[in-house]
Amino acid sequence: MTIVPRQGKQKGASGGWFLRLVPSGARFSIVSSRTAPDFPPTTPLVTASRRNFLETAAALAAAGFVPRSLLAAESFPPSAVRVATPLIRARPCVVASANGLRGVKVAYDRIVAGEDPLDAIIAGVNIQELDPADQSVGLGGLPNADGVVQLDASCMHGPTRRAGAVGCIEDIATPSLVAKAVMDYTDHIFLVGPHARRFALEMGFTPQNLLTDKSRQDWLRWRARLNPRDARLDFDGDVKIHFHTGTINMNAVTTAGDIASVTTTSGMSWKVPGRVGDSPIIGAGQYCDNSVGAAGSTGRGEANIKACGAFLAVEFMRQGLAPEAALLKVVERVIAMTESRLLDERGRPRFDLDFYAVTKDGRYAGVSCYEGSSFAVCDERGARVESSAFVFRRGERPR
Ligand code: SD4
Repeated sequence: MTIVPRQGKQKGASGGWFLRLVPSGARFSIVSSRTAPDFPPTTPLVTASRRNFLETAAALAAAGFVPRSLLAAESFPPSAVRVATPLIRARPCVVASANGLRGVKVAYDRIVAGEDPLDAIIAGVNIQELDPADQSVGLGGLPNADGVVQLDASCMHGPTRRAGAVGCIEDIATPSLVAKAVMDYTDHIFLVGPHARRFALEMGFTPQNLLTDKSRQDWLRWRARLNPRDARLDFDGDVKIHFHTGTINMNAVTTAGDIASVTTTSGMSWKVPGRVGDSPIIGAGQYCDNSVGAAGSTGRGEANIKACGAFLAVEFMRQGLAPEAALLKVVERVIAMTESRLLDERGRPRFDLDFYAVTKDGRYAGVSCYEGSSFAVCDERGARVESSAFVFRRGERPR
């Protein structure tokens, strides 16, 4: 990265300096701040080789061979610029929320074949993002109160210590890839709303209607049950208003000990338009430190955000706790940070929240507030679902 002085003067009203990524080696790059005098950048967003790729891929997609929303993303360079890490031989492992069972296998096979860990886990979560039957993420995700699907995602790449995120993005089925594009092609971390969508279109992603008939029917049923007592909480006295939660978080460590994490979601169903959960917030929905490990979450994002759960998990592991012990302490912290209206009279949460973690040496865990949750993992023993550790027994859940 190069620090480029503002054109024509060294210092302006706002300090006068702009950070701009410039072409380097095989990587093309963007850009400066939108307020920079030379915006849009002189470096084109679509290079000749990338354009050729897009044209070829578009032809394949037209013939039904490739999911259109993956086209541009497949042309992105791998997250390849490494910083020095100590040479270690780790135990490769991928851990995810339970809906990532197919994805952890795909990601594991890729990392043992030598692929970058972030590229591998994004390929893993793309399976759910593009599956219309998974109503918690991407295509077919449950919509907001207006019936609009708004997606959140974030990712971190341990070897390069980089991160990217998008919030409230519409019409793009693979927000995880848009988050990675923010990471790879801007000097920012987090783009939101219509601007995130516009960025995705500029990067070559194809917009599509993400609201499936099934999700629309569910939304109509929810709307028909609305009444004056609704307070947009999971509970409201005697009136039960069910919000659905989902999401996929995936974390991986490679044989070289390189780590990455990603979380992608359609967020809480029927949410207030514009609501952003924990998934796209670095340190809440996912976090990764290449010297320690990675962690991420699914469930009630509002509860997690206040505890910075993923960051806290990595910090506990840095202090030497095993992943399960670290995640149990995170859940305890979440509960300690929860407002009383979301706790029952005995201090038990009225929501679900799950965490997943992997360490640099390939140990892993899944932890939930309540007994009964599970998570997906893939290592040398293959892909499987395991039971999560928990803080409260199933019978202790508030009715
Ligand atoms: C959120 N944690 O938006 C995410 C997604 C999820 O329930 O798991 N939803 O709060």
